Amino acid sequence: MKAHFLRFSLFGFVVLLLAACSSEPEAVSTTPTVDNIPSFNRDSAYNYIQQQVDMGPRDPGSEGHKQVTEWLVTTLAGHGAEVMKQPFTTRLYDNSVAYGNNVIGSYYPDRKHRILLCAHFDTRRVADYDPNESRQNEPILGADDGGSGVGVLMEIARIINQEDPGVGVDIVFFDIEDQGNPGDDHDVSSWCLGSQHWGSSPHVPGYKARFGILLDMVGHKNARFMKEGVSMQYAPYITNRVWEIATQQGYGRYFDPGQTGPLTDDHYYVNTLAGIPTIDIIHVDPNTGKTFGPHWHTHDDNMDIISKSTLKAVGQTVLTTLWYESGGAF
Ligand code: AHN
Ligand code: ZN
Repeated sequence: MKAHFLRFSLFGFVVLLLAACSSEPEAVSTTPTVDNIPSFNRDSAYNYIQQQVDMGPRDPGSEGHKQVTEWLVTTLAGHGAEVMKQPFTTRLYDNSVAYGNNVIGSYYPDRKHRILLCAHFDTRRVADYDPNESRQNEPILGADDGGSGVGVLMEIARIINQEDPGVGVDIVFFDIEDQGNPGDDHDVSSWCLGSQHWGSSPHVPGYKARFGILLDMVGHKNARFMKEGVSMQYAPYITNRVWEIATQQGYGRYFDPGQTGPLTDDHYYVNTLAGIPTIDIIHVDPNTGKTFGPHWHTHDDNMDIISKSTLKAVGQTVLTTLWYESGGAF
């Protein structure tokens, strides 16, 4: 009886040993795997950008601006979000009055554990970097600058409506980001007027999130995202983790481990005014690491420069980050 038991347990030991060997690659992985991360649909994201560009330029006061504001509200609502429009009045660099609305879509508003995703939706009223001087006073279409961040986040909204990410999510579309002073690069507070408003009075008083991710110019075919200075100052852990996740997913071609200087973008005010650690995924020119590439604030910022592969890289990375966060693998 005793000998039989011994023989049996030895056999069991060998079986266990073999099983352990065959599953070894999984056992040594440093990132716990989270099952059922949904797939980001690049065609859908592209289509959301096309729909915005079809409305024409979307600078404050324009017909396109009115249209896109309503489109954000109805599309988010169609994707099951609780939608809020936050109206505000502000002054542009030339002291003219401008009217805007931040548009917020919330998922699982009762959950305490929340993630903030954001992008600006207005487009620039002037094309001050266009090589053709006679067209510099015309508003741009902003497929990348304005359209792309919204397109990626709208696709994420569509997915969250179908699959529970396990955390509360707020998608904030900022208005009047891109109307900064064309004549004075140092007039930094003339940018990001919608996020300045939201940062000092969020849509929910005392609003907090674990962290935030801002998407800005995430659609260019040669996009390169570097770890940006403000992100690294206020949210270094999140920045490094998102870049790590992107690389793991095979998107290292877009997510450059190099660092670039601080940029005044909406995340600056989310960090400093609302106190939410927030990173910026933003295209910087791989040649200079400083400017945003030759299409920036020109009439070349149209659908021709948008790449579905870039949209997929960014969208899948953000989705994976959300699902890792809720699964405790973040
Ligand atoms: C500045 O040029 C100071 N900030 C750029 C933020 C921006 C403009 N993002 C898109 N357009
Ligand atoms: Zn811009």
